[in-house]
Amino acid sequence: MGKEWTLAMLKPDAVERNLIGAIISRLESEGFRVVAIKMTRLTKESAEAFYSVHRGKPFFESLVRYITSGPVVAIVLEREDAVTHLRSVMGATDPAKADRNTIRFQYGLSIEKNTIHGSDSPENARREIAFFFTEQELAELTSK
Ligand code: IDP
Ligand code: MG
Repeated sequence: MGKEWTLAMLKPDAVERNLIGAIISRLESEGFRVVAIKMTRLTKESAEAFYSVHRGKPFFESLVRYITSGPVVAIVLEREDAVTHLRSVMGATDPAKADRNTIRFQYGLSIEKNTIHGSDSPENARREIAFFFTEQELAELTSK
């Protein structure tokens, strides 16, 4: 397997509790390389677009309110099998059900305030990376 990219997003509960460094440290120790990173605040419209697959679900409006409640940190990560590996290091959506050695078990506050997002497929990784980073930014960061 070659190197792959995925998108992680540190959610407002992580930024609020000063966990940016600890979580990036954990990711680097898992063999991920940080390719690109950006701190930003999502608008209601951009949050609805990012989570559009969840539109209509009972938790959608609360999720949009939460994810726009403070800054997030978007990170492009590179590793072999990056998408699958990030999902496994993150743990289950509900921190109470996540394996012990996962980021969500360690830091997650609730099924909603679960600290970190990770793309769930290579196709969604491409969509989510393009959501936060332009082609030009990525080219500048990766040019030799
Ligand atoms: P994932 O982040 O593990 O991929 P998804 O099902 O894609 O989980 O849900 C996206 C996000 O929506 C979750 O990370 C969490 O913040 C929130 N969420 C998911 N399910 C619930 C729920 O049942 N109640 C409240 N929030 C939820
Ligand atoms: Mg998901």
